[in-house]
Amino acid sequence: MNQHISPTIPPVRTGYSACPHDCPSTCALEIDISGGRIGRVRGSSANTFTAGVICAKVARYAERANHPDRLTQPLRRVGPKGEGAFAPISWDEALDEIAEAFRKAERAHGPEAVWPYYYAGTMGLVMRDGINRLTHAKGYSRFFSSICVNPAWSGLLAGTGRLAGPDPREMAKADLVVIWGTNPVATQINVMTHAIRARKERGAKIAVVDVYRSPTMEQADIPVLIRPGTDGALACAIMHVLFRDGFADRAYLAAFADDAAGLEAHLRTRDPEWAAHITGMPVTEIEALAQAIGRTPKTFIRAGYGFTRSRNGAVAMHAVSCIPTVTGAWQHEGGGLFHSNSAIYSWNKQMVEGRDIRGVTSRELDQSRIGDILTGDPEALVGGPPVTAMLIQNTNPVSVAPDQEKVRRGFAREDLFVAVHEQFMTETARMADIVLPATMFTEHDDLYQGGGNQYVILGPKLVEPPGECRSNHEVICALAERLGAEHQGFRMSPREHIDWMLQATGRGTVEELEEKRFLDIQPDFETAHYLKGFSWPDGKFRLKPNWAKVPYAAPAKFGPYETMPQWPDHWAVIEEATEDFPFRLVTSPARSFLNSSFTETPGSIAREKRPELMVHPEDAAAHGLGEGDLARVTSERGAVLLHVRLFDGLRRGVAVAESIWPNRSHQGGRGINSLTGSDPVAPVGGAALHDNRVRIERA
Ligand SMILES: Nc1nc2c(c(=O)[nH]1)N[C@H]1C(S)=C(S)[C@@H](COP(=O)(O)OP(=O)(O)OC[C@H]3O[C@@H](n4cnc5c(=O)[nH]c(N)nc54)[C@H](O)[C@@H]3O)O[C@H]1N2
Ligand SMILES: Nc1nc2c(c(=O)[nH]1)N[C@H]1C(S)=C(S)[C@@H](COP(=O)(O)OP(=O)(O)OC[C@H]3O[C@@H](n4cnc5c(=O)[nH]c(N)nc54)[C@H](O)[C@@H]3O)O[C@H]1N2
Ligand code: SF4
Ligand SMILES: [Mo]
Repeated sequence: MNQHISPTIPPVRTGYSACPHDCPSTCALEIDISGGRIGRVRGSSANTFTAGVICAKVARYAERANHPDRLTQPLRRVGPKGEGAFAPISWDEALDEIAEAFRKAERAHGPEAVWPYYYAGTMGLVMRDGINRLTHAKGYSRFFSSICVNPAWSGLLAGTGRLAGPDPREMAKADLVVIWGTNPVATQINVMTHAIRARKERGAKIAVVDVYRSPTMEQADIPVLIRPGTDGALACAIMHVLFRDGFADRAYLAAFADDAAGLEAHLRTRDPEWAAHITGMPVTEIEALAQAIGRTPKTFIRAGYGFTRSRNGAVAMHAVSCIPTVTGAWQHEGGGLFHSNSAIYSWNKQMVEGRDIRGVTSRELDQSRIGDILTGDPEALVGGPPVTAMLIQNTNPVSVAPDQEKVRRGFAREDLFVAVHEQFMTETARMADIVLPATMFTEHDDLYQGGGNQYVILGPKLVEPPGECRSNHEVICALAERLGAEHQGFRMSPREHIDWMLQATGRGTVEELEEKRFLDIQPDFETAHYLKGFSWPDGKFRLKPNWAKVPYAAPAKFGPYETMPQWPDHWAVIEEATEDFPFRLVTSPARSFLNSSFTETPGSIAREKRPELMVHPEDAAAHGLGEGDLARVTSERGAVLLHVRLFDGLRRGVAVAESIWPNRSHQGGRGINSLTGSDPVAPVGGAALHDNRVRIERA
């Protein structure tokens, strides 16, 4: 018999992994592999959070992994900065040049002139965090991460004291799910799986609080359309009604909160009329939402990041987290509030990050202020030397960082050496002196944790990388060798790191994890629901937080933290519209991109079409704008060209530009972050990416 198998149809095997992208879902994946390449990607059904569902952009991952534009060899700049002319060089030459540039920077200004810069393009604990080991070993400027989570996390910590909450799968057991300031249909699809299960199985209602009729709000029973940056006001009015109408659980409050009487008194003036003026919502809608929450013990609030990307974001998150404390919903299965589970993992990162050799004296520079830092702002430089050399991994600041005009000026500096380790020629890579080709998650070993769930997942190497791609870990170790940086972690393989971290944290070995694929480390019910008390010495939720003492590791307090309100409130520090800048602009995530990732895949570009600005038809008419017109959108910081899309799912005076398109996809080459600001959000920093006053005119 002819056993010949056609070479065009190689056999397919299944590899198990985790989605490495910066998304709270951290899906468990099953990946078709054939002929040394990945094919279809599916969500694992065995993983009870992923529950067999993943987003479309990752299901099509083969488009990204096998993309013809992937970087496959080291490159050296041959033309003027930013022009994009590069020539191939060997790995040894590239690494030698980087090491020499770092030594030169150190000779001129000391080690703090070197700033290793990274973010969460991969969430793998080895590949993402290993760069810190090099930073610590050499005493380079440390990296203060701030662009994403700080307002949200500090806001939650202010009340609960702990960054965790009820099992996110319990949403399926709620009678009312409030999806607050997140757009899971686009940004974390699995939240919808569990919310919709509650609707199907229990007849639960779904409320969605957003500033535009997002794809998630399209699916809501109770759409809650609010003006940007006013969630604190809505939360206060809801709590006013809860106290007023007898929905406050006074016994629970007495046992589990610091000062319910003080809050009740404070809220007396924060009634629905007051909030209606601020939020733009009708009083009846505020009353109805409050009544629904008050009458439904099993109300599960799923609070996202979106509503915290404003200058008052931490205050807003805290205010929302007070709601289940007033009703006592935390006590019930299917009740309470969930935002992030980051506290449950408690990894021992000594080996991967070299925490044992961390020099406490080297300065920490703020990620979000990269524009200020590279243009020499003395305050952003913390009084230290200029930054003259950088290594960048897993992030694309020329596109994603706020105050883009400054970021561009910084990267254009002739005295700044930049090495970018990337999968694609991003807009940041184009500004580099040396570009290094990086592996993708299926091409290296790593370990992942779910921010929006409770799984630890192994992501083993499944296929060989294309061309000469190397992993982050290989690059860090090779540079350490050339720079004489010493640490045991530089001599271990990624797999050894995974094993070390698992064992040092008491989670078994890498072999055991390989067998199980993932670990469900959900804390017990009483802990998750704070039934043994909130994470403060007296066990009481802080309705009246001490903002100066939020338990969040930061080098300093940031923003106008001294003037933060004592109680939940509308903190009026947002960029309110003015006569010159009459619109409030929000830069919500586009469904088919993930930050600036997937802007290279044809499937995603086809779905997103072109950079657009959603404007209310009446606002558009008032400004002489029609469907498809090219508009110039201007803030105090810069200007961008966008095509107008008329959209009535907005409050008047609000505009939304789904993001993040490459800068070059806009006429004029200026991206959305030309409009956003880098002034830090109180109390622990962060970027107010959705808090922009702008002017909109026909271009
Ligand atoms: N498709 C896709 N998925 C993503 C991402 C992406 O860019 N695209 N990004 C990933 C990353 S890095 C993160 S951190 C997560 C973030 O995911 P989310 O938690 O969903 O946060 P955001 O993406 O900032 O915004 C979510 C929603 O908040 C709304 N919003 C903005 N301002 C306000 C406000 O003041 N009040 C209220 N109530 N709503 C507001 C926006 O319109 C948006 O619909 O998503 C991840 N997943
Ligand atoms: N206007 C506006 N700006 C925003 C936001 C917004 O909502 N509006 N969202 C903000 C948020 S929440 C975030 S988190 C930031 C995120 O912004 P970034 O951290 O820049 O995230 P990505 O755009 O996903 O870029 C990650 C890059 O890492 C690369 N990469 C992936 N894996 C690896 C790897 O293993 N090794 C190496 N060397 N490279 C890898 C990818 O190719 C990609 O270019 O953007 C922020 N900027
Ligand atoms: S939903 Fe998020 S974690 Fe899941 S596959 Fe998509 S990007 Fe990855
Ligand atoms: Mo993020």
